[in-house]
Amino acid sequence: MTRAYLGLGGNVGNTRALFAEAIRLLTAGGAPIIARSRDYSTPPWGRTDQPPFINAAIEVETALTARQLLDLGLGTERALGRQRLEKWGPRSIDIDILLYGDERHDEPDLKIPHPFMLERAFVLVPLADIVPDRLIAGRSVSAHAEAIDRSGIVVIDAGG
Ligand code: GSY
Repeated sequence: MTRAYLGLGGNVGNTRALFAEAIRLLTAGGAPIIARSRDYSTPPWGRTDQPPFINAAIEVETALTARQLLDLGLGTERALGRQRLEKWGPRSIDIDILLYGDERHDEPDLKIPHPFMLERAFVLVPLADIVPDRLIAGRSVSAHAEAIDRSGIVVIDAGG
């Protein structure tokens, strides 16, 4: 069994309901959830002329390979109505593999650790909720999250 960490994000529709449904589908597909971050409202990255995103991170435990987990994530996005339209544009839900055990993958469609995770506060801040002490590039996730510009990122409380 492998522990993997996934980033969830979206800014179209009822994102938090889509996160709940995504977690249900991932669990049913063989990647049950072990831990979940808080939900964060985050300023849009890439294209700024779009609504804020909601981001979260989850830990799953799975017997799926990294590629099978990628396929499960893509299938889950599709089941939830995700259409791949504009690069960096608005989207209902994105499910990205951030880490898969200690494995490294460098294929066109499967890069692990996620190549941009250390540059994006919307990934690091939620990830630090669930795996603060994990070392990446010689530094803990929480140290990366504290060092990055996290302006505009706020926790969404349980009431939404
Ligand atoms: O890469 C994931 C999709 N995405 C996001 C996101 O999840 N959060 C924020 N804040 N900005 C984003 N821009 C894109 S594209």
